[in-house]
Amino acid sequence: MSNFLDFVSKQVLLLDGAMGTQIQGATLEVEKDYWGQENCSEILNLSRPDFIRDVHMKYFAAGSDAVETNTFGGSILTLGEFGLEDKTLEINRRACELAHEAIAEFAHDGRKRFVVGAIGPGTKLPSLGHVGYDALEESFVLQCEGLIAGRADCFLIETSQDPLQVKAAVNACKIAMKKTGVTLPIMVQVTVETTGTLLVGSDIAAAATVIHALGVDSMGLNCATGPQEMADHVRWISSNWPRLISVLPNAGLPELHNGHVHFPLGPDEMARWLERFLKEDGINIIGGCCGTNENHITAINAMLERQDGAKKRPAPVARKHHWVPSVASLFQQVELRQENAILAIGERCNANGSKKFRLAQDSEDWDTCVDMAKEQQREGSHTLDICTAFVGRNEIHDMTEMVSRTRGTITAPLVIDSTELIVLEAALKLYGGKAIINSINFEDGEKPAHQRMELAMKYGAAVIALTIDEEGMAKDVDRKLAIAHRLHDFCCKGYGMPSSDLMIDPLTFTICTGNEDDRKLGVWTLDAIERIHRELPDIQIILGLSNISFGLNPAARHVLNSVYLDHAIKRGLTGAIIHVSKITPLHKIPAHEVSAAEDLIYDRRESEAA
Ligand code: THG
Repeated sequence: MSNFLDFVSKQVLLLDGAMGTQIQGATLEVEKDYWGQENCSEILNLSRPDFIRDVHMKYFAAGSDAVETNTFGGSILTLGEFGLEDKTLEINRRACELAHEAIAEFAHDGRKRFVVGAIGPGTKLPSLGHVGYDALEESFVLQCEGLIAGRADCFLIETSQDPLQVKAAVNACKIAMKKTGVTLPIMVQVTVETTGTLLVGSDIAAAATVIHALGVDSMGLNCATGPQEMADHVRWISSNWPRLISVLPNAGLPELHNGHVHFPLGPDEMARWLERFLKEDGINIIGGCCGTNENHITAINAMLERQDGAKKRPAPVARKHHWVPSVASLFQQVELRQENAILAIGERCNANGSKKFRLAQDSEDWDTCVDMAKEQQREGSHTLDICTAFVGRNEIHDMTEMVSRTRGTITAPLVIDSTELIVLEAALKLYGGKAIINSINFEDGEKPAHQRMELAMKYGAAVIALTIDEEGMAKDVDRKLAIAHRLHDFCCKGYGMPSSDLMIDPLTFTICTGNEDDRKLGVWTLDAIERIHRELPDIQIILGLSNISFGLNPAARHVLNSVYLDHAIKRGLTGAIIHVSKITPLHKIPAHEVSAAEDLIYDRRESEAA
């Protein structure tokens, strides 16, 4: 384990106060200190190393265990706004060195101190289309390499306003670590505005769902508000998030005093709030954001030293938390296991599943396509399957249209349905939520499945996995079960994906062909659901329901689909790709119709004749 994680797992860590507050309080000259670029604080790492080092020393003197490097705007894109993109590596490396030099000044007391590599969001929001995913990720990679070169002890992706930006930054950290062979902890902090969401509209649960799927070490909050406004969100993280937690509030909500921004919370009030979070919410890392200075840190340090006796950091307070396996749109979290219901995946935004969608897509009538998504959401679909595979059209182009047009309006998480790797990746690069990839299988061996799992882990997605292998689609129960186990080993043991994010689809075939060989396919799938559910209780089990009734008239399909779904749910099905408004509860279907459907499903011919 890294020194940093080792420290934080045993004791509360005190971070520093704001860098900006210190810079604003100083008299710095635009030409001499900022090289003519006022607003670019990162220049000070090169132009005024003495000043930045002094700020770090002030915070260490006040009791900080760690300081954040002066690299908030240190990505290629953000430095590029000042024509400084060529200095990205140098600025980030130098910033870390300055923090280490400050630590060296305190070496005599033998205390452990850390350098936290700060990564701000930049000025562009990918979910709003200000910047593309690839450019953003690349822009952070060099910053991360600089932070590694300067021997940062961890990455802190902070003041995050858009979960898609977090994905780019986290992946940049991972790329830089791979390039350099250095492994560091990754921490993420989001910024919840007074509206109760991130700037792009994500609530705390949506943000946490996305961040959790990226496999980072810590999640927290900083900026935008004071501790009071953060309290509900801190409570949510405390009772849900399974890993480390950080909280760095502003010194209250900013007020304007004669044209000057003023932060109202004094050191003692701030320390009291953080003490409450420590005791009630069991958080691990505290500090301050805008408006906090060394006096706040002094007060917080004194508060910490009161807890467990002089000069000792208290251990984090134990907390009860329960992580609920979920997916998310940009806006909200949707639980993969619905209470007393299945996860309804709307089937209609599919070129092959709806004539209306196909026609609208073919005439690029995207408004109609998006309206179909909205309608399914209104009808109760929890998530929406999106498939734009249509002969003669460009699938990437059409998927890009659909994801770009739904990501900011549809609150149901998306299920990206494509056999093409490049289409899946194009969609995931656009999506700030936690999507579901539909699907993987072993039809062509393991390589395509590996490629799709790599996407799922990189972009943080759940996965639908079909029971198909090199020998083809599994029809009988034993093969479905064997492939389900192989998929589970492959995804969960092989990639560390949580079992709850794996959604096995044991395949639905039409039982209405009249072929003797097809009559048992429905009941075999039901039996397979039961056995998979018994042997792999934590995974999800889903079906593309409507396939069961291909070939029947619409009224009969409606009944057969509803009856089959009911039976599948009783066997352990947790989700289904369906047309929600065409599913009827069994008690509302005439009994003789239900029993005719059951005869078909269970291949009972005697009663058919009767
Ligand atoms: N498993 C997984 N994904 C899947 C499937 C599956 N994706 C596609 C498909 N199968 C599930 N989706 C649909 C969507 C529509 C229909 C069937 C399956 C359907 N549509 C009507 C028809 O074609 O007659 C409606 C036509 C219309 O409205 O024009 O039946 O199994 N993982």
